Amino acid sequence: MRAIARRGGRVQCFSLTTASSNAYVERVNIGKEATDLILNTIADRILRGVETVQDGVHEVLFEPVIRLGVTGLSRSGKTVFITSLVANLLDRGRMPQFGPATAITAAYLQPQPDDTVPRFDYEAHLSALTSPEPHWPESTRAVSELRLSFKVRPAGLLGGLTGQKTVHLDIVDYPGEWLLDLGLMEKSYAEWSAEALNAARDRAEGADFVSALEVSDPTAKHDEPTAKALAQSFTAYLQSARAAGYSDCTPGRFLLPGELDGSPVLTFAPLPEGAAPRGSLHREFERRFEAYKREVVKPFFRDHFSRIDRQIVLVDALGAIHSGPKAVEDLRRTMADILSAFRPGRVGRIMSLLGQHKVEKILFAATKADHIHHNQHPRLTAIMEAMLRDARDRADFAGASTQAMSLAALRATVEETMQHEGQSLDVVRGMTESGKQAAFYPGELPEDPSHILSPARKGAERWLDAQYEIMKFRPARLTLRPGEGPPHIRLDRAAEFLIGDKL
Ligand SMILES: Nc1nc2c(ncn2[C@@H]2O[C@H](COP(=O)(O)OP(=O)(O)OP(=O)(O)O)[C@@H](O)[C@H]2O)c(=O)[nH]1
Ligand SMILES: [Mg+2]
Repeated sequence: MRAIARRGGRVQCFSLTTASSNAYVERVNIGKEATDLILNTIADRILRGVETVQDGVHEVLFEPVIRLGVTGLSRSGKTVFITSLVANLLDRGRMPQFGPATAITAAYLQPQPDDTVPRFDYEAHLSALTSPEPHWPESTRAVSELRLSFKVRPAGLLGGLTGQKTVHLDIVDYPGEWLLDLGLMEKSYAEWSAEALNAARDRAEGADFVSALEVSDPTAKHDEPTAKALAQSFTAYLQSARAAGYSDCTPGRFLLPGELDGSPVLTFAPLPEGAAPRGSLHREFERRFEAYKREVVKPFFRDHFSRIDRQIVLVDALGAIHSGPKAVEDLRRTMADILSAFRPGRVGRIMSLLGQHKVEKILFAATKADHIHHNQHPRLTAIMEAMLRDARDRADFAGASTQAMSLAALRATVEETMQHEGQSLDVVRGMTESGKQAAFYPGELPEDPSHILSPARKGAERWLDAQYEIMKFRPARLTLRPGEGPPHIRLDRAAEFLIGDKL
């Protein structure tokens, strides 16, 4: 791909850098873990008391609640997506493809139902995007939630007679890094160690950690400074692997520790299989790995993931393509793993007997599509679809309906056609990070997705005949007319797929 900047009518080519790739993994625990989890859930529900039950009954009967999960790895665009979605659901002037838009008579923000979950800071994020000096919102680090409520005029003949109904949309933003951890629930320490060590040996970023392991003795008596040094070295490796575009970097809390930073539950690392005498480093790491699953992963799964009705997974596919074939293959693999959470199976059956929510719809969205001209969007979507193919068959089998889409939650560019060396070029134009207007020719994504996916599967180091680069744009300064939300690409179709049938 080539980048072209136009200053004062002159056209220049230059090279650009971009964000790294993203991908997602989630899995459901099967077996004893699942049974424990379900028993915990029953106990929790009983303890929540009669008041909650009454609230629940009231909501189910009179005011339906849709719980929409929004996830993606860090920098995939979750915060911008939720902010723009909410703004565009409050002011629906730019939502022509969102069916219920005309039936909604009022939309308003309300206090959320979960008192212990931080509120999604909608106002702060919106003001970042729409201020006179617009900028992207700050990175967010934990789960957060927002309730948007609608008054809807029911459709059909009885519409006028039955009056308006109220529907609540609870949007839950959670890091994809945490979702990656669900895969750990079904692994033993030995299995996880073997996989994590293979990956570390295979990646240049793992070299320091692998040499740190070579000089340590897992059978020696556990002492905390050694444990800490190994955990730090492993964390540093995960961070650099993540920065290099790898998606499969568990445990997720090692990347986003939050309030758990420095606690024993995050002070372990994978160790080679071998003797593990009582009191040894190996034994202690194994114990901490189990504690991590029990104290960190399971509560997240129980309190957030298992209550979601609809899910959107945001994917920076353009970022992955830019990072290269290895990042794309990593993305494809981890996306396939995500959907294993929705496989029919023991957990699914028991959960549904308990009245647990089943995720009915999952949207995989390639974000930041405003980086490329709209004539490239079908190709980007085709790449997403091809990546999802295996996984999707399984999920459809489980009854969840899935779709792939390319969107931009906040359109930061406009499209133009320019003449360059006698050729017509479809470009996107926007404000670069350095504050200069630039037009950018993103070249051509291949029509056939296999031109991206085959080299990725074969483990190619770089793309043979093309270079895919993208540019980082600042959000554009906005002048919004009354009734209009921020400009976007296909946010209305995403909303239609995710919640259109429920309003
Ligand atoms: N051009 C463009 N860039 C976007 C869009 N959405 C997100 N971005 C870019 O992606 C970056 C990350 O977006 P966020 O919404 O903060 O991503 P996030 O997933 O919430 O990131 P964390 O909070 O760090 O996990 C932004 O700072 C922008 O640079 C979009 O619709 N268009
Ligand atoms: Mg965020």
